[in-house]
Amino acid sequence: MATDQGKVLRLLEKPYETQRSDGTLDIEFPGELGVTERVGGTPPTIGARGGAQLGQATSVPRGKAFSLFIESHRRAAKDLIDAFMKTDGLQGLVELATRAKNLVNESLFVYAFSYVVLHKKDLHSVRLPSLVEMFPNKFVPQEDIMKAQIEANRRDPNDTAPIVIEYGPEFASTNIKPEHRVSYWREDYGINSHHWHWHLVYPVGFGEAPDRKGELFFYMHQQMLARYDMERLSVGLNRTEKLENWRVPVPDGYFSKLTVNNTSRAWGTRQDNSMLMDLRREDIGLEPLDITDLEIWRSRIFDAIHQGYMNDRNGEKVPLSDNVTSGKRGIDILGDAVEADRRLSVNSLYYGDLHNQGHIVIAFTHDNDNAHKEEMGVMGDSATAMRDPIFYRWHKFIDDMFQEYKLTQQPYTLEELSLPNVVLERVGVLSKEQPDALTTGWTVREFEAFRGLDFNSNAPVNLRLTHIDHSPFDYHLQVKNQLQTPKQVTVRIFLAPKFNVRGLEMNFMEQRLLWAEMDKFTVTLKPGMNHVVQPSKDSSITNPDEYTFRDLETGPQPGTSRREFNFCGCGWPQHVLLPRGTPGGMIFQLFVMLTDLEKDKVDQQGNTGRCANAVSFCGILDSKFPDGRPMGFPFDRRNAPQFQSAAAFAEQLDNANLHDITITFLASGLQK
Ligand code: CUO
Repeated sequence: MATDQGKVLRLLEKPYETQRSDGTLDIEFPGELGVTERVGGTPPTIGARGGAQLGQATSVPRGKAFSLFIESHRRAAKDLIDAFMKTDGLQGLVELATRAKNLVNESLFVYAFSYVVLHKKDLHSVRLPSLVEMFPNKFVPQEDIMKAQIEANRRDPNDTAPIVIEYGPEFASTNIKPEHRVSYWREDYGINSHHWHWHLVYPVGFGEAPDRKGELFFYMHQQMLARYDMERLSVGLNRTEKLENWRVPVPDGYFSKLTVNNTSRAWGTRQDNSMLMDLRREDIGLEPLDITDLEIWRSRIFDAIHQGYMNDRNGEKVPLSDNVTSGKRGIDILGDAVEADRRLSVNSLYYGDLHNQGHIVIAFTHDNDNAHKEEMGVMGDSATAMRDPIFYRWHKFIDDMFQEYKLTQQPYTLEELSLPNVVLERVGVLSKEQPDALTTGWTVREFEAFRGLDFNSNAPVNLRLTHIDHSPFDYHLQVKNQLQTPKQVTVRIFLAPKFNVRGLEMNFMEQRLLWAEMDKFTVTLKPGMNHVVQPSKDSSITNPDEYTFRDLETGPQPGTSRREFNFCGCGWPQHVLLPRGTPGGMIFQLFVMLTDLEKDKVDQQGNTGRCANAVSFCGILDSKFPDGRPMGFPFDRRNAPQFQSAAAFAEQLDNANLHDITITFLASGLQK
């Protein structure tokens, strides 16, 4: 008898395989047409025994790209999710999903089914397997997969040794283009999986709107940019430039070499110096869109930022301010309007759909009007978008809008920043007993590719991915509590490079957007001296390693530790927690600040949240975001005149400390 976990895994395995029905479900079809032919026709419904409808779920054809940035695709996902959520218990869900799997787009199916696994009450103990194993073709070039297929087909059936597909840094490009120096980071499996999961937990346009969704859209993407820029500085590249002028050629092209499906339908590519074009892709359910539309929306949003308010549909002013005691912060309102989430935007007709539509315009630079009948580029899929250098340039533009707003807010006062009677005397890190010296390097991870491939062969095929990693380390804090009673505090740890690309120390404003959150946790300080030790693997932004199908089938069942129990897929990969650094050792600054938990804490109103790993990036499912301060505090605002650098924070605030550490990249590989 298969377990609940086993039944879910079977449905997520081999998404491209068409399975025979066992006839247990009564679904009515409009004739026996293929799915593609049915597009635009009457959607299939479940008949007498089921009563549910699949709505528009089949409107995205199988074998084609599915994009969360396209509204009609989101509607299709919502309809499938609604049908799944209405089923009775696990058995009802499995029956419907088994049939739906043959009917709907493969990526849409996995997205919708994964959403339901996270949200359906009876499935709280079930875990999702790695996206890499479900969709190897979204991580490894088709050429390498094809070689494995040829090998599998000529294999002696008694040979059980796995066929290995190797993939790693510099496999898809050369260093001739400077941007390729960071391709290992952009194409990292964990980073791309995280991004897919994040957009699963924070969908646009459906589900219960999570707490501070707009603000977290801003913050999580801003933090990814900070990390990308740290990586760029590590390899001698300057910081990401925003994609601001949409009327000039884009210098950097991108060729993913990946396929959309299992039958070698390739993602669209972008040549160097391509132009963004007006969009005419009604063929995939898009409304016509001009670059001018994007420009109008941008100027209306900047107008709102500088006026200090947005206008809602009734012409009422909605003030934008982060200093609020009730209702939404300005950054949250702005985030919802920029992403944009039509149900949450104060006025989606007026402020438009800037970020999502930008993804789509960029994804179709090579075939904006379907003249070539080409598929969209990787910017259209949240599982692949971060591979393309333009992702960061587009998001830098989006972040620049948010920062324009943030700079209208008053700098934090001394009172807001300080914590009386608590002195953070020393901070540092320890790795393999070495103080303040951390190491990164290459390591390998294997996945079972045959879980997601449809090779018509039983040969085991493994993916061996070479990726960046680091030796684990601990943060050490020496804190004096001058009170006679215990004191609960929030510990906020950030990391940023000390020098800019020219080798000069940065002032507060130049360094401000490079501060990457490393951890945030609470601790109770006893009166007197305290020594706080926090392991790097417990970071508030990261997940433990992903679960493979095999882990979930045969390993100890998840839930044995708190971190495993809280694993839901969303979370920055642990192996990319540190920037790469340089072979000679690159100097970074560790900034630690303690704040009063009494002022930070949030009333959860009795909610017991799940999926509480990586809270700073992913929140807690069905609960409030657990830190009441604006996300990114204290670096989210400009500095007051007395704080010209992060060092001035540390000098003038007893509750803050700054400390230099080095990160050394071991090109020969990492010894953990
Ligand atoms: Cu995550 Cu643009 O929002 O990709």
